Amino acid sequence: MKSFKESIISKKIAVIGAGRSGLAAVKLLKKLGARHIFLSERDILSESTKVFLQKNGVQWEEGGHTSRVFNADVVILSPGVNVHNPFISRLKEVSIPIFGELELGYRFIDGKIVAVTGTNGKSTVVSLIANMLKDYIPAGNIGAPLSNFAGMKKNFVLEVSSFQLMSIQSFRPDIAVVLNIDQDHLDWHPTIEEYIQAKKRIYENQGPEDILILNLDDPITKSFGEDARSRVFYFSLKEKTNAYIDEDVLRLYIYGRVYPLVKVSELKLVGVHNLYNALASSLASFLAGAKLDDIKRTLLNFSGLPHRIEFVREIRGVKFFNDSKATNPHAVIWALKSFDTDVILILGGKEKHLDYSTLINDVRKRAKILIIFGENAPSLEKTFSGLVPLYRVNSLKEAVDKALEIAESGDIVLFSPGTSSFDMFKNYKERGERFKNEVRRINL
Ligand code: UMA
Repeated sequence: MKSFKESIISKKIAVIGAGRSGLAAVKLLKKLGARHIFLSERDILSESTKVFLQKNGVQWEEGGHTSRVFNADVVILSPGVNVHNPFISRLKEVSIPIFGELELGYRFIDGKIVAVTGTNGKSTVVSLIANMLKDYIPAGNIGAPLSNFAGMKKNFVLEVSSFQLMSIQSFRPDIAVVLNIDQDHLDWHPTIEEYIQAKKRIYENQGPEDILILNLDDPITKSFGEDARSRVFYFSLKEKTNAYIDEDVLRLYIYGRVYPLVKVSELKLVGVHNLYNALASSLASFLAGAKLDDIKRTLLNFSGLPHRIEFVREIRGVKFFNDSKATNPHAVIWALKSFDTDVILILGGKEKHLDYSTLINDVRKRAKILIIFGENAPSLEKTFSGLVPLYRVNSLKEAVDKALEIAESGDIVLFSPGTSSFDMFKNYKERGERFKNEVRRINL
């Protein structure tokens, strides 16, 4: 029998949508050796996309989806493409097989998958799990299409949207997590029932060897446990179940044993919703094999607030964090202490005449390389030269480029400037956004 790869590359393939997912699908198909790829985009394509398509011998249309798509043997959808679109319905009527970019990427992944869905909290939980499970890459709806990682022998923690779940076929996570279900995306799904059904698809291909994690306090997700073939585990703030809180301590209860984690008061995350997120991620990570110490450390250190040790993206095994809120050396120490792996530290900004020698111990212990920029770069250079390799650059963009150039898989790139932003930016928020944009713009 032909493998999926053999059968797909010999086909005429149409990809719908030229966003992140569509372009990732095209790249993967090219890598696999597919020769007949056609990209169809509703809007006008950017010049850079056209250059990319031309270079790769990919045919395209823009400004709408036409009958040219009907020449395809198989159609791959971007998540944002509504399956209720009459155009997609016509494709179904003529029995052209259709599936989504997530399904395509999934077919070429060789590793464990923890998949997280729900109406709220997905990104936070994916980020928490990626911190607890050191060797899992965060991907999917969080911003990195799974197709980008095809062929790599890696484990993934995926954020999965209802859009993506609408167009899966064989997608089967080892561990599926459903956080909560509330009204959402009713501009896309005609009814809340369809939205719920889409969410349910996260476990439709699971068997008894797989795990499904559900919120026991949410009547909808609770009901998912009734028809699941998977082993079901629950988290709750109201009942003592597999993950719960008792006497102010987050606890896991697995196969007859209780594992106390941390006190609620010790969590950096705030709000009841984050207690659910903390319980769900601890349970999923523990069941996926995380060490209790890594779970606890993450719970103690993880702060979901923007610009505070905020996970931005992982690129080739290098995790980028935005800590623009660190406007003094003490905050940098705190940020450095959050990581137990090699850190490439980006430092610098307004000259506030602060004493950075208080940072020396932690830089020596935890920072592998320093990248400095901004008004106070000369004084930083004086303090740190000779301590660790140090690069001086002229802008945040150059700092990100340099970090990417020198980082190795497993490293952390931490933008924790340790001073105010006003030499180059309006405030720390603008600075953090700029950093995140620089990281996100990097094309793999
Ligand atoms: N397009 C068409 N025809 C259509 C609809 C769209 O050609 O009928 C084109 C658009 O003009 C655009 C492209 O398709 O050029 C956009 O595709 P897309 O909307 O699928 O977006 P991507 O850039 O591929 O990003 C998608 C997710 N977007 C959506 O689901 C809307 C991203 O989630 C995700 O990070 C990315 O894949 C990588 O997996 C974003 C999102 O908003 C964050 N998700 C929703 C949410 O979280 O609420 C679900």
